Amino acid sequence: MMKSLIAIVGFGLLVAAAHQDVALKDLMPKGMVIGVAINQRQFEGTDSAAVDLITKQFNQISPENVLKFQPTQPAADRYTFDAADKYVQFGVDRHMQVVGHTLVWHSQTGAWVFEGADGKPADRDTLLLRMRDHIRTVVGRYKGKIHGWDVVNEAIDEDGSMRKSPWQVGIGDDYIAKAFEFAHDADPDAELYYNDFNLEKPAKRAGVIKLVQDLKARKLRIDGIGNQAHWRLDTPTIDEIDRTVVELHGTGLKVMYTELDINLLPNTPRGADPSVANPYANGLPDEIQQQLARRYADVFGVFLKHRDAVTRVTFWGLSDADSWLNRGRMNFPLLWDRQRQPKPAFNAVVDVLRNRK
Ligand code: 9MR
Repeated sequence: MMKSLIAIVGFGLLVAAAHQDVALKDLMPKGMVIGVAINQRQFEGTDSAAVDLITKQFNQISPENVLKFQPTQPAADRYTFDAADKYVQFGVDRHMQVVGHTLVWHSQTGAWVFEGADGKPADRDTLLLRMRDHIRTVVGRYKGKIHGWDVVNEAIDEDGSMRKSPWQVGIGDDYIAKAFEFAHDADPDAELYYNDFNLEKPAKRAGVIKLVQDLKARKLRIDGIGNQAHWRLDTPTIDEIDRTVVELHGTGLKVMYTELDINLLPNTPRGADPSVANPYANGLPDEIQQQLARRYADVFGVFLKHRDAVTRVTFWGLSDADSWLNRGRMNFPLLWDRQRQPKPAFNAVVDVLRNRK
């Protein structure tokens, strides 16, 4: 009895250890890279435990913030590339696929970009010149090093119409086509993507599909659709995720899951009771931990089923400690915990990848 108990415990430890030792990048099917969005402490090397984990587990990186408009061009006549250069070099040194995120977005873009003379909004020509200058400079700098760019981010509203972003208001709907044109001119070899969230919602997805079809009709280069995949435990459903990848791939483009995480916290209004807003402040109950593991197993099951369509899966952050989803609360959305130990969700993903048919 005792002996078999020891054997069982020993076997359990062995399985756990085996999982610890395994690298996701070695288990992915051919043609599908696995990546993570990294932050400054990681690409600068100060967070050395994270650097080791990233280097071991992943073959692709995305920049969580450092390549956005504001950090790379804080003023009209000033570009700042110190941090961005380090990010790119981090990936180049490790032979990783380096992604650029993001050239044209309504957020993290200095107010000066949209301002004209006399405090009026900038006119179309001014905005197009600024957009072209930014794209030429940033994409041109990393030509041959950055594999693919999120050219435009989050341009479609929930109802499928064009988001009234300052770019759209100032230039018109063709600002997106212009951005793709400028990006292709700056690096003809780089892959170009359109990136957005909530693509499992039919109206929004229809708007995105219409947009990419319009870009293709204009004979512009576009290689892929980035589905951000900021998901929850129960939503979207596996059926919705499945249907979405099929429809997106129906455009003839590659599909990438570009910002994957599973939010475990409720959507509560500001000032909500902490026990409701921050239910796992003292740790995640085992039951939820197991639900998270099953959820990750299920979504990786869909990715594998559609391996003909899906070329990349990128987590939006390395460990629970790094996630943007904390924002003053305790969230647990990723595969590694705050001590950078693999969670049951990591083991579940490993099992799905190992057992793929
Ligand atoms: O994770 C990023 C966070 O650190 C920034 O504060 C935030 C600013 O808007 O952007 C986050 O990343 C976003 C990404 O660039 C685009 N899709 C949504 C991501 C999460 O907000």
